[in-house]
Amino acid sequence: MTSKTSTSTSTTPADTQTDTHDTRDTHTTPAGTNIDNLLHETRRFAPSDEFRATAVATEELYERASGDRPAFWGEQSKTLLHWHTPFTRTLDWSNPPFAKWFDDGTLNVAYNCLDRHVKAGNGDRIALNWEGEPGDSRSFTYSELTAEVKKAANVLISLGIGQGDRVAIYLPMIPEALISMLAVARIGAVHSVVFGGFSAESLRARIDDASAKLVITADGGWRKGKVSPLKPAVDAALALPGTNTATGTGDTTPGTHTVTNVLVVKRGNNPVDWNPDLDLWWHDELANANPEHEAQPFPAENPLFILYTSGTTGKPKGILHTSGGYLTQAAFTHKNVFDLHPETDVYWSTADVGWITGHTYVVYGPLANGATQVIYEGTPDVPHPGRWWEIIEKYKVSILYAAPTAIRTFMKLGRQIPDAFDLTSLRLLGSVGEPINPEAWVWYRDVIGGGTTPIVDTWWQTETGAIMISALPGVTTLKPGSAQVPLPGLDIQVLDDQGNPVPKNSGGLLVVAEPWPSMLRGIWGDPDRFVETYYSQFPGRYFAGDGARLDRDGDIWLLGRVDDVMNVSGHRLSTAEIESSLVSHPRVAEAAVVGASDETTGQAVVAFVIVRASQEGDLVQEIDVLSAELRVHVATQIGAIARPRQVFIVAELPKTRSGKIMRRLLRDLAEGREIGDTTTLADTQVMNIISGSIAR
Ligand code: 6R9
Repeated sequence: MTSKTSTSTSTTPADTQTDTHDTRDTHTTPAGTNIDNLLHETRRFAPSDEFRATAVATEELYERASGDRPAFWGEQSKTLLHWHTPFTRTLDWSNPPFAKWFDDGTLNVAYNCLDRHVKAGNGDRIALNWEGEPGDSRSFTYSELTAEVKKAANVLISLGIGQGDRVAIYLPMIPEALISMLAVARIGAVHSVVFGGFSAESLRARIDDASAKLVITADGGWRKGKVSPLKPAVDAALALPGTNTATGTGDTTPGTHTVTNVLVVKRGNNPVDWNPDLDLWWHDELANANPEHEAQPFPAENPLFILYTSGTTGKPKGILHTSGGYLTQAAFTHKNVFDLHPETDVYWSTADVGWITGHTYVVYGPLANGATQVIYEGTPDVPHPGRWWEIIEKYKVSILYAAPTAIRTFMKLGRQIPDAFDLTSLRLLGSVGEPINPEAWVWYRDVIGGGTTPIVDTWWQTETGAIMISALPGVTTLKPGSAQVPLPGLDIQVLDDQGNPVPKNSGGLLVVAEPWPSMLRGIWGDPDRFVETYYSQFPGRYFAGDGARLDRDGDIWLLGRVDDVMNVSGHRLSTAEIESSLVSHPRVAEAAVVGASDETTGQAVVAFVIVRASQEGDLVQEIDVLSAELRVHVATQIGAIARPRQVFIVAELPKTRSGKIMRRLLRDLAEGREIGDTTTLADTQVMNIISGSIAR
């Protein structure tokens, strides 16, 4: 039972410093039109004296970073990492946009995440507390994790994997996922983690694009109360005709591929087909492996991983990250943004390793910093809807990093579920993946954080490798709904269409104006697409594809992907603003809006909303009343221009496994088109459910 006192979402927490100014200001969109700004959020949360007293990050970081940025990163890198050969150069930007960081230094990424903590006397510290969905659990100290990774590295070598070779990892959230990634890194090879939920076709396309030599998978993993098979998808993927035309073999004969072995972890105990020419059991190979393995140094720019991210058009992009710069920014951000005290904190990022958040904030950042962390295999509602809170209580989690979509789902279910658990160990909360609307932010702090924890809303991307925009807890006075400030050492700007910085109180396009250590080094096998996608809009500067707005203080508010921006009668409206308005209505738990073509206005706003559980009652009769009420609500908050043409009350929204709403599919629905490609949805049935609820 919780002993924490929580304030309700409608009252202002005691330590709030409410800004008395009316911040309802006008913002100029990139198109130059003016709309009333919705984000007139005035609640402010200054760091408490107690938090400030022990905070890792201080104001001084900004000062130190304000001069020579590459020199600042060089200093951080030397402090945070072990370099086998120290670098003498920081940034080489002689061939933009292809950056090199610390490129005459050598290091071993896995050594930095494992052996050095053992050598420093922290071998007995827990690295990993793993919780399986059915309730089984395993823990690894830093010594134990190092020993496993050494054996796995020797297995990879025995299978002919060496520096630069690509290894596809298609695993559930089990310790072997982390062990595999670290073993690949340890021998200087390159991993490509593919979400366990992706289809055989998606897996095959990724295997082919990277010409992977080895696939590491499991028989199956636990999801939603049952074993979800994985190995059959690998078998099916390898039996498909190849997709490789640009790189690799170029051979498209069915069953012809670059894979020489499939290493299979036993997890689900489900029956699997066995191909003796390719397949090997992980446990057999590890049992026979040499336990000794000395980590060799590799150049700072040695490729570390490829991670595929879907573009709006065309095939997924294989985002390439390298070693020294990536690990520097992963460690720096994990330590400073999450206020990590590795001796005492228990950190939990709920992200799957198939997402960039799982790479940087489950594997590399926390382990480079010697943190103790929790990972969980399954879904948040199995076997009961309080599962996450039970895990926090069990392991006394102090830092929680989750996505707004999860927070809104918990809001929808009601606070009585988390209230039944002791969450008093939590002292910091993080958010990632989407804009977090102020209502969800305040609920997160009040209900999960006991009304006291700072929340860091962290903006970044697969491409940026690590957090770029975030408050620093202990320094920044927090504003619900805003990611706020670029981290020290970064030059982030909001530009108009012509490439000029916009003034405060205006909106534009989010750009990173200078190279940063964990930036992508390219798109695997396609340098032209790299330049074209990110560096053609504003040459020399990285275009993130997101719209953003500067408020009166110069703080940054993210407005969603510019591809999702709607144009209604010549006014550009952001999805984030209208969705945030809908969610601020007491009956709405989640909302997604899209622009659908409209004869009169060019595009019209169409909204899809999920209502809160406690309010569902005799909803069917009320749907029309509620839709009308929500249309008025948006018109009142933002302006008539943003009033949705239609509001559909739905049971689900289509989301990727990292929780992002796939608005493209909703647009298909709103415009009465056939639904497009749904292969990256977390739940492929969801579009049928939504079509069903619209037809009601
Ligand atoms: C880490 C991650 C990147 C896109 C990004 C933006 C959105 C992520 C956000 C956010 C507003 C935040 N995004 N964090 N929007 N506030 N705190 O999510 O990487 O999966 O590559 O997605 O996610 O639109 O451009 P990735």
